[in-house]
Amino acid sequence: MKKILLSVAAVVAAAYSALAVAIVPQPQSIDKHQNAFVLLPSTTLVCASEEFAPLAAYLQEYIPVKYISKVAPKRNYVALSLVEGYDKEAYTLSVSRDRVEISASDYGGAFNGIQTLLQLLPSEVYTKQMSLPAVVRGCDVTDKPKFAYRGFMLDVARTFMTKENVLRYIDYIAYHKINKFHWHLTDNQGWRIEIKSHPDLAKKGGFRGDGSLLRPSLGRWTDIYGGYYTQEDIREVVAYAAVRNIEVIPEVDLPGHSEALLRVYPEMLCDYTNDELDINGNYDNRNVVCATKESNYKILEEILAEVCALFPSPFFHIGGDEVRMEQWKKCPNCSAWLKKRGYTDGYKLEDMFISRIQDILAKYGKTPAVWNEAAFGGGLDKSARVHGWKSPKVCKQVMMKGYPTIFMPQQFFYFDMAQSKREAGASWGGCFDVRKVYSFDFAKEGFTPEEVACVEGFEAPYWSEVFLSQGGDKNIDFIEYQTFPRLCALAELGWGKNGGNEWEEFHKRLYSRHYDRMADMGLNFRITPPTVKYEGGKLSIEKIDNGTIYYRTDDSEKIYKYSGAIATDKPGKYAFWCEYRGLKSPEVAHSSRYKTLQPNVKVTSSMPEDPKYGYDGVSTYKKRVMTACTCKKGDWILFEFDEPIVCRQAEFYTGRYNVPSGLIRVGYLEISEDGVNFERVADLNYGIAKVVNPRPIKAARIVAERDVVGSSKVWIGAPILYPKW
Ligand code: TNX
Repeated sequence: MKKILLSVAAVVAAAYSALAVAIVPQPQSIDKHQNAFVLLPSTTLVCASEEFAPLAAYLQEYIPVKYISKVAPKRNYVALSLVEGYDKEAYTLSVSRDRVEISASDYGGAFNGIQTLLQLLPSEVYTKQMSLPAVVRGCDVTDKPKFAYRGFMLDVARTFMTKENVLRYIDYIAYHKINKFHWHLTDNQGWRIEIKSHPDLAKKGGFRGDGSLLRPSLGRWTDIYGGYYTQEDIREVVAYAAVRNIEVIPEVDLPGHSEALLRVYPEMLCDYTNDELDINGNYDNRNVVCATKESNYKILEEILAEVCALFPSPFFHIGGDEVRMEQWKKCPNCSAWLKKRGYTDGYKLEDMFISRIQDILAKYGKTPAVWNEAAFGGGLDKSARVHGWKSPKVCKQVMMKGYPTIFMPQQFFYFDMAQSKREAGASWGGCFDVRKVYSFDFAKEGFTPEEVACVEGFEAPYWSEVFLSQGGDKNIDFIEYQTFPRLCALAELGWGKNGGNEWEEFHKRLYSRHYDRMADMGLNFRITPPTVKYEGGKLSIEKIDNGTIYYRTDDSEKIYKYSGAIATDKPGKYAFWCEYRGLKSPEVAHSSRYKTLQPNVKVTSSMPEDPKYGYDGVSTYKKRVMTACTCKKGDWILFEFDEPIVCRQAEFYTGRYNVPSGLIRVGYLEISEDGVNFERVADLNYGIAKVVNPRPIKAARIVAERDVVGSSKVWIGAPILYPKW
């Protein structure tokens, strides 16, 4: 007995020195005491309320106490108490020597209290294998969220994600008190939900690649790939999320972004012959549902009714973004509809379409949510929830029109964007890391406090076009890397930034405590790279996060631990990174590492050039150029230099940067020293070929080994040539 007491005392002492209370998102108020609760195998979990019973079971997965009781013993218990008088999702958490008590008036409040409790425990709790005794710092927490909607969106249409991976994601976001999961289930590139009355939608629309009905767009087309969720799967996800206080909001993206639906049901297209078929393969690339065909509303009702029945959420996201209006304008019936009413603006027709869908949804008890474009026509019903993605300004505009508005401007919250210039990810919405997400500030964006009070909440999407070229569902690490810790900042914003507005304070909470939690959750989150300074012939490196700095040079495969400034006259030779618990930050280096040669270059090809993006453009080293057609097996692109180029690395690009499209999927790179005899040196990887320490290059040639179907043009980039040291 004495021994146990001693070890408990030791644990308590250790806990006091090590445990700064650093909760993410920061609670509204937290009073620390000079005592602690010690969780033991004999601790009882007390839960008298039926409503909270799933929470007791949930908590038991993390804290290995065996007993659940409806009545509290004298001491040594953790209680979940249903008490009147708390606001929605609000809770108090009280930790004293005798007990831990979480009190709330609703399920969400108690769930939020549990998340705070987990964060007061050693981070090991997230492995579900925490050893006891474990110490909880004595404190009183009073807390509630500022915003009712704290969301995350996952695009499973561009890249399918298995049900298991979706469930894992739900855990990750729940740990951060995110309470909405917006599930982007359909898009041009895939239909991911079983519809029993229209089984082909998922069976055919859920797959793309060679010979399938869908255009094999976004990068991979050497085989058929994709997937969908059965209705059983969907129910499982919804139930799993509900236990974790997460409402799942389905999205069926209409009337644009509907290529998958329209390949399965071409009769839903507008009545005109498409004269812009995707060359090679004759894929019809139209993606807008005809708004004036009465029969379409019948099919849509059959589909939507099934989806409505699967999701208890009162909201149903019906898309409304990026409708390619020219398709309606070419349609005799849609254009006549506009003309008859004296409209030229396609958004007026979108208003009509959305209001028809709204009527359908109303029959099934649902309110529509839409992307901001659907609010542009002026006719959208005021009950519709609008997801503002274009910019903070557009968010404000729709909010001022009276729509409940979710803030998700791309410049702050699109987690598919790369986090720095040389990392993978999209770039059209900017390039930013967690610090920028955290910096979102209503006042800076011109909002008054009264206006802020009307904001419903925040959401961050992960759009998955880029995911595919990073390995897709087999490399779930990539989405995690893109999402965390950026999502921590989103959670903080949604909760109300109770830590104030200080980046340093929030950042410290992250690296001092929360990184350990995320590591134990099993998340592959991004470590911030160190900074590099070169002064007086010395390279000095400073870390930003916790961790150890390593480096390598171009001379060998060896990895070194950084232990002080490095004297060198070739600073660019060194690449540094920071490692923490097995995770690696992106590499950083002195700017001279990225200097490139830009010799005169001439591009020719077996494929004709696009008149607007002619091959000449390559020689500016600023523009990408484009072919006028897709490529066939044997097609080539030739780069010729005036003199043989001596370099330490050469890279040749096809495709749109980052997004895997418009590229030569299967092919290789040949180089030639004399411009006559070529040697094959590398295969294309998602359109890109690299060669290290090549012979002098007089000419380089990319050769396609398969016909490209799936994109109608090939993009060509300027070669990237790194000089010898
Ligand atoms: C824009 S945001 C889209 C998506 C893309 C995303 C890529 C929105 C409503 N539409 O279809 O996936 O950009 O970042």
